[in-house]
Amino acid sequence: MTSDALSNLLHEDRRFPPSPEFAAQANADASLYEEAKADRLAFWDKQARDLLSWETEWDEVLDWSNPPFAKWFVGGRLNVAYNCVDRHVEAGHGDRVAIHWEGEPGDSRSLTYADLQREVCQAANALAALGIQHGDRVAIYMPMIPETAVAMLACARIGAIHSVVFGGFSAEALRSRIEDAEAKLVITADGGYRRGKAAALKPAVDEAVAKSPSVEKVLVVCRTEQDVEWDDSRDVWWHELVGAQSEDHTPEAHDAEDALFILYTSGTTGKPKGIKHTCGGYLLQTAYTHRYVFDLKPESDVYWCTADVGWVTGHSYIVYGPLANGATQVMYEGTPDFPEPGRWWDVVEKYGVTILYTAPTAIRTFMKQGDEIPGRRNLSSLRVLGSVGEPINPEAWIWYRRVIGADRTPVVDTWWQTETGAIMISPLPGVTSAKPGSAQTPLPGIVAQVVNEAGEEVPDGHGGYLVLTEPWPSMLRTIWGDDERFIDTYWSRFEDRYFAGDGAKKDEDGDIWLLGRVDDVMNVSGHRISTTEVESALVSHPKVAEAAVVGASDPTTGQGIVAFVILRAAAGDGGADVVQELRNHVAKEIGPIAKPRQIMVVAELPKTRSGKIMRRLLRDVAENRELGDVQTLADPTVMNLISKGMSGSS
Ligand code: 6R9
Repeated sequence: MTSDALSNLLHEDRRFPPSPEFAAQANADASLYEEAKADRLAFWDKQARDLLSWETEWDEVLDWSNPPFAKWFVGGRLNVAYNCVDRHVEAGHGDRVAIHWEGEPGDSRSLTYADLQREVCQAANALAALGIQHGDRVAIYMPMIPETAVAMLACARIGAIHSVVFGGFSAEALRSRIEDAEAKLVITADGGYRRGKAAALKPAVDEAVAKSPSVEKVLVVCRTEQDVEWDDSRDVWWHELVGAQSEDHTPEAHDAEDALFILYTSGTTGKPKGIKHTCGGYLLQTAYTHRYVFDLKPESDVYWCTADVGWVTGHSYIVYGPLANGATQVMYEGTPDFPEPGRWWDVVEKYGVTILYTAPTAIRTFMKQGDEIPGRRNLSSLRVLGSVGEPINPEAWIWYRRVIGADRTPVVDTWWQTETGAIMISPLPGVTSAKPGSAQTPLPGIVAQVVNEAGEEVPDGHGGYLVLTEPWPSMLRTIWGDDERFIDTYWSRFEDRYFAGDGAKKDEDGDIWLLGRVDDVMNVSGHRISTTEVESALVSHPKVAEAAVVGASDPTTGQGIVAFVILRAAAGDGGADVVQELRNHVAKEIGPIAKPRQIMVVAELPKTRSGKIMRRLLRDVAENRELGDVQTLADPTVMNLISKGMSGSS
């Protein structure tokens, strides 16, 4: 972030206080903050009783005797799937729609809570029939179809640990995640629809599983009816196996601290981290935040989170939070602009969506397309708008509220991470006077600070690093199989505090502004990708000798991936062909989301005398800025060559 942009932030003086009508009906009021402040653990204890159904009560709310390894609701037992499905049916809401699913080609399906209960029970029985037991890992590699949620809930029901791998990831990315978690089963589909085409998933699974000795079976949903390779000894059709199972399944309660899932996210090294979440605390905080941050009224709201289930936002705010709260929601399979740019707004109109939760990158794309496209649809059902994934610039925030929210709806900018499991910093609609561009204050029950290098809290009006100073229920418990890395990554930089990896600033009112990652993690359209991961993919290509990757700010995607590569002598001088070949290679190694926006073939990379690549300078080049200090470079003339090459490229 440039210093200009920073000082702009300080001068944001637009305020959007809640309307009296909204405040009067809101789930939250200011007393939540007071209650949590008076006694944080008593506050969580009360929320856990109010929002979830437990089979056995806990003896202790939090055991923090061995930090940073937290235990929440010690001794408590519950079944996550029962909480998300069965109890709503038991309470008489079996006919309420849980999921209005909209396929990209225009097909649709609505599942009530009673339907969901039947399908989850059948799927749980199917998992058991395949020999899956409590504690086993199941990889889920799926398009956005209801069976994805059903598969996750079926795992939760029997205590198997799911590891959902985003369907846009490559066979290699899937393989490495299967291997790390030693998954026994992969649940997938033949494919899914994207941009009007049936994209395939099964071939990537075949490729990954061929190299994954832990996998015994592959369970395949038929979504597109495209041809698939079939291994009779290993592959099983979902409709044949799941469809044949009994619709009854008695859920057993699991320990609050039993693992619910692993979700891999990019870190500063090339190896993704398996973030481990557990049943009790995770479900509580997702339900709590979903209820208060979105002001959910389960009887009347139609909620829509546009994320993919493959990311944490989909886990927490498509599957667990909304279903725990008995919400009615929309799930959409495809891209925002198919068959035309107004598709999302058609979905809002068709289902009467009242709460919309999406990412700044989508908002900026719509903003570029103009007001007319949403203007032609009836969006008057909307009453709360949410944003997540990256900082939302004030202009996009204002546009979102004005054009999508008719200048009437609250906008909540929600900060959180895969690791935090649920929303941590956000305004509360009906309570907070909103400030465009700022996530503002930690939610009741959460304690955050902005600190300087030395770990001291900065005064208002200053910037630094975001840390969380107290454990929270949905915190990650560890990195799968690597407690040391868990400690090193999050708990070592500042003593006794969780370091989020984000820069932040407190304004004169003490409100928090998130400023983006301070490590080597890029944020491209809200997706976390590490520079090292892309560098490793590039140097795995035989023509590449060396590579350096930076995230350059991009008006639409937040950041764009810009790579600088040195080719091997035998590869010739580069040219358009090799650049295209390398971009495709990265897409194949990691997934299309990691495809560099731009690749620059260079003769040298800027290095310090100790051999460290100075990414800061490459970022200056990629963002067309004047170069910063080049004094520490081993060879300061290198940058002239690189800058010259860059201005000549398109
Ligand atoms: C939920 C999610 C986490 C990183 C996080 C931060 C960025 C997320 C944000 C935000 C500013 C917000 N981030 N929400 N930055 N304002 N409202 O996105 O999880 O994929 O793990 O990414 O995303 O940099 O550290 P995840």
